[in-house]
Amino acid sequence: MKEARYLVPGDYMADPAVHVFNGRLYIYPSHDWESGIPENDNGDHFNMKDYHVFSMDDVEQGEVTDHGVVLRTEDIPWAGRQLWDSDVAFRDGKYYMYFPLKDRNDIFRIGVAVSDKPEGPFIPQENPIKGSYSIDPCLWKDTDGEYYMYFGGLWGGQLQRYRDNKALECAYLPEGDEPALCPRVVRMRKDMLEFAEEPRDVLILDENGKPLTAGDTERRFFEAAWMHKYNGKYYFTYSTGDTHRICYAIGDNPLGPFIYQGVILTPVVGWTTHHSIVEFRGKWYLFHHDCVPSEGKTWLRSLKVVELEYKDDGTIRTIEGTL
Ligand code: FUB
Repeated sequence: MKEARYLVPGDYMADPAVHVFNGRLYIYPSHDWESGIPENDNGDHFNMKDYHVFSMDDVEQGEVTDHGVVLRTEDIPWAGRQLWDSDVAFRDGKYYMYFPLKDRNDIFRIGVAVSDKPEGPFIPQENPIKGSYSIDPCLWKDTDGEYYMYFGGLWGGQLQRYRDNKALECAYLPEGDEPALCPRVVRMRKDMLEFAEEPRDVLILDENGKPLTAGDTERRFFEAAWMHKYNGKYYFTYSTGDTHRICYAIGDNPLGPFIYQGVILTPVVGWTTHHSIVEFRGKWYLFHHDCVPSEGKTWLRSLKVVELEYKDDGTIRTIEGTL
């Protein structure tokens, strides 16, 4: 598959989390719409209010099935606004959808909704996960059966409002040579409804073993965490936000540290870039989004997929965002 493929030409979908369940690919995207809210650095224009689920059994040409609306803000008891990037995990016969949403005080929390089927519908819990904050949950089942959640996002994602898992009186975004803010990782409780422990920082180190600095905006983490494993190594992938790259860092275990390696996807048309990486029928794919079909409107993004290639040494061939 040399050319990228748009997956849902009839609607605006973004932030794809993709998993193989029961031999089929399931896509869990954010659902963009024209809400009329002016664009700003806080991301208020991303005012999404529901999720759809899509599935397919052939990435390159197969039909994409829309399973319809599976969760809406109006069904979530603690909802304020803005359903951002979600993810889904399967454990012991149930599917758990994790979603960031602002509560009524305009603070992002992460909620859970449960279903018996990968295509939903998902029934939300009464309250957000205790101790959760910020955005972009990504669930990873490790080879030993433990589940981890990675999360976090800067600016509108509110990560700069927290230190040691506590809310700061004043948000603090490090600058220059200060260490960059870290994404977080936390082990999930067996019932998948709460954290099993306090979230920890995910360290991303440079080639000399030093944490990436806040001023290193072309490499440091901004949002959109994703995890996959290739040839026994853990690949932590993420967006650099205001420099618009998808990058990767490799580690020996799910908690890190991870050593920065390079760029997977160069900037796409649009401000945000967000992805997932999945193996299906012997090939690896990068799912992501851009704003080409909406002619650059950053709040109206479209889902894409393109094949991802590893070199023999385990590094990833960079993909041009404009492909
Ligand atoms: O879709 C809203 C936000 O934009 C996501 O949560 C971020 O990762 C960025 O893609």
